[in-house]
Amino acid sequence: MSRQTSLTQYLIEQQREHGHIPQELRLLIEIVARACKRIAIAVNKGALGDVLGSAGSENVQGEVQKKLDIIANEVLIEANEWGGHLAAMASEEMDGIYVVPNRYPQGEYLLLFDPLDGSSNIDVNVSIGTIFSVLRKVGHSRGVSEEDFLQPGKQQAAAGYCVYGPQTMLVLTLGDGVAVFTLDRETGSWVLTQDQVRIPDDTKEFAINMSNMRHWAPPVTRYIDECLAGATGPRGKDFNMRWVASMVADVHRIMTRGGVFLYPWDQREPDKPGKLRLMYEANPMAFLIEQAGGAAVNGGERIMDLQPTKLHERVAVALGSKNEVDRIAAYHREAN
Ligand code: AHM
Ligand code: MG
Repeated sequence: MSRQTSLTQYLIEQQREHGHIPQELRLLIEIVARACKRIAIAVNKGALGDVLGSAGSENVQGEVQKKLDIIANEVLIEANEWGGHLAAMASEEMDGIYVVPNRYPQGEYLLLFDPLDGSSNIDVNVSIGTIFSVLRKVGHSRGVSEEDFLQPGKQQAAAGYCVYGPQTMLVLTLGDGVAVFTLDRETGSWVLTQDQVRIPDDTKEFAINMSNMRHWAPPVTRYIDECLAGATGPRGKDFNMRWVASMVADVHRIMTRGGVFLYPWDQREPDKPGKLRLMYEANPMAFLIEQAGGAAVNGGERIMDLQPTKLHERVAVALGSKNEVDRIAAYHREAN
């Protein structure tokens, strides 16, 4: 039997080969991965663990919170607050930042997460996930504030997601390619199952919520119309469509076989750039996608170049196979 590489081993080897992964970052990733294991256990229990349904509360964005949204948020906070590697955390499910309490040592990293992405799929037993992003606290000011989090995505030290699907998988980048780990439920360990993931530059598959079509901006309508025109249209090929409505699952499919994912601006809420959140969803996914050879834009601009102005900022997203995303970006630039 070939020797398996665990997450711990992978991280130690990365540390040895590329001295740029500090001990604290390694600890942080291990703790996030352990928290994801606990979330996976809760997800798997479903009705037996009384974790399904609504919690009867709303988050800062006015969305109804599910019980699992809150459980996953608490698991991530409890797991990460005492290790000494973090200064503060921010979550899609909390109004403000969570500063590591005084009773614990403070580290130099900032952790951001969407504890349970794809909430609408929890109760129907469809794949959901956790998305996380790691930033360094820059500057030497004492204390930590929301301002410290407002860094463009290109400054991320690490990013990843865990998908709770037929298999539980952790997909991770430390800025040197993308590695995939599968949870071995019998031993409880994360086993490296793919390294240096590459997304094909071309694809025949797109993912978008088509029910919003009448609300899109012209460049998005143009792109999708051309895909739908099929082999006899301007693209000269037939396209297939997939939409799980869990970003983690849709992105994971793209990581596995290519494709393009869009959640564009729409005219129902003209002042909101999009539905997805820049800091908890778009930036970490953009980092992973770029590290796997793909691209990620908000329309005409690279997502990871955007300067955030607030923690819960929203953004339009188009990401995946490079040539498709470049085409979408060109259509947006032509329209301006
Ligand atoms: P959530 O973080 O509240 O779960 O919302 C984000 C999710 C994404 O996972 C997914 O791509 C999108 O919302 C689905 O939106 P829609 O319900 O419009 O299809
Ligand atoms: Mg989400």
